[in-house]
Amino acid sequence: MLRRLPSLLAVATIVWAAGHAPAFCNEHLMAVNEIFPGTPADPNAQYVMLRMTAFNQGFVNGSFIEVQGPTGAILGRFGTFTHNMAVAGTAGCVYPACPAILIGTARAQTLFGLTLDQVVDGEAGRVALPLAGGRVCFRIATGYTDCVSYGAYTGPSTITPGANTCDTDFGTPAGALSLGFALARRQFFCPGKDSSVDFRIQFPRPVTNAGTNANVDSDNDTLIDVLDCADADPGTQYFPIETSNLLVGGPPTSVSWTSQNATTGTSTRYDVVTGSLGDLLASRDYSAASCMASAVNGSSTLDPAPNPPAGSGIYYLVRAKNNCGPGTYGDSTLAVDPRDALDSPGTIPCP
Ligand SMILES: [Ca+2]
Ligand SMILES: [Ca+2]
Repeated sequence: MLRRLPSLLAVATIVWAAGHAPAFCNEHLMAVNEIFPGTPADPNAQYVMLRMTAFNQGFVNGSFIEVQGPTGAILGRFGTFTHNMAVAGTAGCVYPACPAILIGTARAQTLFGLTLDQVVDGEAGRVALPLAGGRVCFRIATGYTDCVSYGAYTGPSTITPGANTCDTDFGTPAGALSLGFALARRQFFCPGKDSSVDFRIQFPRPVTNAGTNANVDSDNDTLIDVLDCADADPGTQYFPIETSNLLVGGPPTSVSWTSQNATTGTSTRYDVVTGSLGDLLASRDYSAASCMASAVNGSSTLDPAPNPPAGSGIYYLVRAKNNCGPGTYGDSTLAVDPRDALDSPGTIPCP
């Protein structure tokens, strides 16, 4: 009997190892849950959130997030897992009730005040999430488990090899990524996937493998408190960002820009300053600028002034402001930016 004891112990050890090692490929029932490209103020605060679609899928050590560019070419890895996850979920769980896995940058960790399950800074071959278009996939040793394509992605809609029995055709790309917003899964259906249907653009809601998060939204404007610049004002979300796509049209002369209300809230208003190109050329600053329109509620306004004489011209600059404060008329690479005077409370043309 004494001689049998060591072999019984050996058998017990083998059984334990089989149950706890990734020999059963317990990471293949996984979905991409959210991808987040950072905020306007912090574009390096990026994360990818995965979510198990079944119990016990935490053996992700060595698996990685692949990033493909607009044509489907592999750009690199967003990040690679260097360890397994501690939380496996509840037996019989189904998406979205199974545990999440949060992988991202140290900046994202700081921004959300969360301990990410995997911080990717410094990993070899790492690339950021491309904003305009691409495809992001969770890859394991045996192939691809799940992907999402978005924006101006024109590469193949399929992947090979698939690492599970789910649909390997991801259909039409979802909308483009936008700073401040996440591309978030709204449904998971293993036999039929379509990025444009399965995902939507919304404010981020990251959750770690342990279920911890900072997703309190005190004013229910869908932007969580850690990102919201006014936690008791549902009409105000992110702090104003630089306006974009400034255009002049007419007659009558109109100035228009892209609304940022979806990012900064319905309290956002826009100031328009103007001046002559002759003044700008002579002074090389904006000291002669005047306020053309203050606190415009919309994305365009008319210039009531007559056209400038032939051979001369006028310029326009626009900035956004909301209940958190004013944004900026913009910045150049000059060490002392001439537009700083426009943004300075002492010399600001528009009240
Ligand atoms: Ca909020
Ligand atoms: Ca708010």
